Amino acid sequence: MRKVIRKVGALVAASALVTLAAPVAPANAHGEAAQEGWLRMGTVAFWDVEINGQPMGEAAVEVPVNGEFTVTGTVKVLETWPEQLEEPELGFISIVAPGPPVIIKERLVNGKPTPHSIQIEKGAVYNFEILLAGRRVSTGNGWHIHPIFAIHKAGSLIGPGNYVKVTGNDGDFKHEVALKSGGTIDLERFGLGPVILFNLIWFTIGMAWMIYWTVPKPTVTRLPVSLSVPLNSDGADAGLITKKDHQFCNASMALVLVILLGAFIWQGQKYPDKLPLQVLRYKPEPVAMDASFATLDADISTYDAEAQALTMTVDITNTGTTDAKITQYITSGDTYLLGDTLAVDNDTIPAGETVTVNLTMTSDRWDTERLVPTQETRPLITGVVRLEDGAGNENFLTASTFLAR
Ligand SMILES: [Cu+2]
Repeated sequence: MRKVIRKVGALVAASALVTLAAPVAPANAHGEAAQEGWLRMGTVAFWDVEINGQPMGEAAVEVPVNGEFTVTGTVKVLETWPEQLEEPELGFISIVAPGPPVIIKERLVNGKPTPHSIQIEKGAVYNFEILLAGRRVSTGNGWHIHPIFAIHKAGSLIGPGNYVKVTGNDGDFKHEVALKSGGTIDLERFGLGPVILFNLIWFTIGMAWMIYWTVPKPTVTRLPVSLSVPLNSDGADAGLITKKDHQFCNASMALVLVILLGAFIWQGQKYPDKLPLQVLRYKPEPVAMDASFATLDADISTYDAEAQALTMTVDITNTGTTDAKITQYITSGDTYLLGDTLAVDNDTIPAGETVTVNLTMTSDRWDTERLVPTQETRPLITGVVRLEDGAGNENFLTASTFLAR
């Protein structure tokens, strides 16, 4: 019996080792579907997101290594920000990609260079323009990249994605910056030698320390002995820590201190010009939005699971002087276009009137992105209804309803 158990155990261990050693297939999503639907819908909404001027989610964009491309669009922190989350105060607009296959070269928020986080608030709208460049050559469909709005204490909220194919050779990638002190450096390789060297030094010392205390000594193999040694004793009686070990400890400490001191002096001479860590945070100027010409009162939503169609009922009041037309329904990173995936029973709201509208959005993404909160604690559906008046002005009205069972 023991023999069998031993054999089975060895087999399981061997297969686990093979599985762990085998190369892993690249992940094909970013885990966004794991976030609750109400959280993705009720926090922020992305619209007009484009890559190189084409709407997100269409054809893959192809760039060579070092080739530049842009991601532009608008994101709004919705008024329906859930009270379960902390107030949105600090945000960071960036790009999410599988690893670092692209780099951000420049980022504008509301027209201003924005390398760091911004101070944000509910109801505010941010226009972003991100200049990127290809860094790592892709395989298959390419790298799937999205704009992302990381909000302090709430998490990262993802916008619509698009494939980017990067072609050429990884080795050709350069990330050159001009120095104020003259000359240019390639950030991709700058200082890499010392980084590798110091990692190797500390890794070697760490490994030597670990092996010294575990392999020749009974610290692990005779754990009951080690554990029975009182806390403030070095266990010399049990033959655990000897005088020689104390000498080893002192020598190790001296070695580390000498390396630290030597490296400190070396870096001071090699890199005399230094900058402190800098933080550049600011509150973006509000985006000029078109004057309000409509208000919205949301009623209820229902979901037809078979048709994968979500219907939201809202009352829209046109307070303007020209007829208003519904053009889009936007939720988290998804946009439903009228006549495409959005159907309405009344697409025009005459000036001065209130019209009850049923908006029906049909997409398999309700299911695949787990947006319909039938299984969740907050059965809320939130989105933005996009309207255009006769003069071409646009209003974006946030609509939040319960989901009827
Ligand atoms: Cu993606």
